[in-house]
Amino acid sequence: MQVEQTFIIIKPEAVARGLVGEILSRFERKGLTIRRLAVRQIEPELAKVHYGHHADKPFFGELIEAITAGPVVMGVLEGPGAIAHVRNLIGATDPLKAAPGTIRGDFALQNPYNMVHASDSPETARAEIARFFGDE
Ligand code: FUP
Repeated sequence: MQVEQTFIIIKPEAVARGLVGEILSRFERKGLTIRRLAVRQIEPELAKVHYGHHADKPFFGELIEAITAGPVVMGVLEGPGAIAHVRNLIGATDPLKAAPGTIRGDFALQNPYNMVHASDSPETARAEIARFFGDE
């Protein structure tokens, strides 16, 4: 399997609830390597670019508010098939549909507060790593 890098955000609600260690631990226990890690406050302008594909949705304002509500922990994880493995570990976008045992299934009740973001394809992983860590 191809060694990949994927981009994750542990969202403000997860940081506020003290779940950073729990969430990172799930990725580490799976066997993924943490390549980059940062605590950041995402500015609204950058959040609007990151979630640009949802700009016309009724929940867009609430989504931008939620992701900028406080500090996040963002990172790059690496391993064979990392993009699909991380998506499996976080679970379905809607916490109500996310299976128990996944991060969203275990810790989230409703959108937009679904605890984590993770890239969904090699193209978005590349773009998101460049967007958030590109100039370091
Ligand atoms: P995901 O890749 O699983 O984060 O899913 P999307 O890119 O489709 O959604 C991005 C974020 O929008 C989700 F994390 C939560 C929010 N969202 C809502 O608030 N309501 C919806 O109906 C769909 C998504």
